[in-house]
Amino acid sequence: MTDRFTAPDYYWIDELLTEEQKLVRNSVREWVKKEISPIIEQAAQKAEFPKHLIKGLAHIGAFGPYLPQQYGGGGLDQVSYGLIMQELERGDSGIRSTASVQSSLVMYPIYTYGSEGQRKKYLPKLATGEWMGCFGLTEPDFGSNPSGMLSNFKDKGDHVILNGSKMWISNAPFADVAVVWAKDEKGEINGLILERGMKGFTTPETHGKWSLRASATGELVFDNVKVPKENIFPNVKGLKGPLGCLNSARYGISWGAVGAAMDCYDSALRYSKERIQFGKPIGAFQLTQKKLAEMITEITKAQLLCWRLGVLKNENRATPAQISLAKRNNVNMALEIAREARQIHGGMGITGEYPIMRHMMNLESVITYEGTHDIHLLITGMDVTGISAFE
Ligand code: TGC
Ligand code: FAD
Repeated sequence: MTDRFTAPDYYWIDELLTEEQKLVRNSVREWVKKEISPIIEQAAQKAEFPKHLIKGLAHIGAFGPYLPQQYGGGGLDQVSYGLIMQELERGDSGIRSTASVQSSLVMYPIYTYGSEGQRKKYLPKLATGEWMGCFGLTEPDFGSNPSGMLSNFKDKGDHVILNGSKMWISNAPFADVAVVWAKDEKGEINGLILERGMKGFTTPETHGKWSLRASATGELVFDNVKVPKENIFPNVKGLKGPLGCLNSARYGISWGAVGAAMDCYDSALRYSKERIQFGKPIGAFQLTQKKLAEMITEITKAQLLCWRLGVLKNENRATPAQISLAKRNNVNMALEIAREARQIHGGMGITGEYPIMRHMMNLESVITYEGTHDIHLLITGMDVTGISAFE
C-alpha cells in the first residue's frame, strides 16, 4: 500500500519550530515513508521485529539524539527528540519503542549515572546500533509498584552475584546489553549493565501478543549471574534511578502517541472523502464530520502540549508530573482517535490495508507501559493535592 500520509498542522505549529527541528522531523518523516511503511504491516502480521531497520534508525539519529556528540549522540534538543519519536510512531509504536528504549532507557542512564569508562565503552556502539540495549525494571509480581522488586545481588569482592527475573522487556530477545535494576544486600535499588553471554543470563521471548507485534518482547532471567562491580552504576541508588530514565522515555511517548493519532486521522480524513455511501462521500455526513472535527481538535491540543513540554525540558524545568500528564493525555487521545478512525473505515478498518487497527492494538500496550493510564492519573492527583495515593 502506498503511504499517502500528510501531516495535520491545524494551528501552524510548524511556525514554532526551528529550522533544525523541521529538518530533523522532515528527514525522519521521509525515512519512515521509505523504510517503515512498505514493510510494517507484514512484520506486524508475522509478529517479527524488522531487525534490518536498526542500521537505518542509527543513521537517521534515532539512537541518543539528545546525548552529546562526543559519545556518539546527536547533540539535538528535546523538541527534536520528540519530533523523531512522533515520526517513528507515525510508522509504528513498536519501532518507536525500540528507539525510545535504546535512547532513554539504555543510553540515557549510562550517560547520566554511569562512570566515564562505562560511557566510553557502551555509548558509541549503542549510538551506531552495533549494540542494542534493553531496560529491565518490571518483574512478574511488581509492575506498577517497582519498589517491591525481588531481583537482588550479593557482594563477592570484585564482582556481585545477581538472581531474579524481569518480565515484559522490550528488545530483550535480541539485546546485546541490558540495564537491569536490582537490590543490593541493604535492599537499595542499583543499576547494573549486563551483557549477552554472561553465564546464567537468558532472555526468553514472549509470544502470543496481539499488540506491539513488530516489537520483540521478552524476559530477563538471572541465575547466579556473575557481574563485575565495574558494571554497576556508581552515580545513583534508589528508585529515583529507574524513574529518572522513565521521565525521558515517557516524554518521548507523549510525542510518539501524537504520531500514531496523526496517521489514524489522516487515513480517516482521506477515506471519508473517497468512500461513497447513499450517493455522497461519507465525509458529507454530520456524524463523520463530528468525528473528524473532534480528532483534529484533540490532536492540536496534544501537539501544543508536547511542544510546550519540549520547551520546558530544554530549559530543564519539566517536572515528572507534567510529563505524566502529557503521557496519559496523549496516549489516551491517540487510542480514542484510533477507535473512531476504525469506525470511519467501516469493515476496511479491520484489515491491514489501512494502518488503523495496528495502531489501535499497539496503543493498548503504550497506554500500559511506562506507567499505566491510572498510575499517571494518581501521579497528577498526588502533585495537585500533595497527598500520595500509593502509601
Ligand atoms: P516514591 O516514594 O514516590 O518515589 C521513590 C523515589 O523516587 C523519586 N521519584 C522520581 N525520581 C525521578 N523521576 C520521577 N518520575 C520520580 N518519581 C518519584 C522520589 O522522589 C523518591 O526519591 P527519594 O530520593 O525520596 O528516594 O515511589 P513509589 O514506590 O511510591 O512509586 C511511585 C510510582 C507508583 C509513581 C512509581 O513507582 C511509578 O511510576 N510506577 C509505574 C512503573 C513504571 O512506569 N514502569 C515502567 C517500566 S519500563 C517500561 O515500561 C518500558 S516500556 C518501553 C517501550 O517499549 O517503549
Ligand atoms: P499492574 O501493575 O499489575 O496493574 C494492573 C492494573 O492495576 C492496572 O490497570 C493498574 O493501573 C492498576 N493498578 C495498579 N496499582 C494501582 C493503584 N495503586 N491504584 C489504582 N490502580 C492500580 N517494563 C520494563 O521494565 N521494561 C520494558 O522494556 C517494558 N516493555 C514493555 C512492553 C510491553 C509490550 C508491555 C505490555 C509492557 C512492558 N513493560 C516493560 C512493563 C510495563 O511497564 C508494565 O506492564 C506496567 O508498568 C504495568 O505493570 P503490570 O503489567 O504488572 O500491571
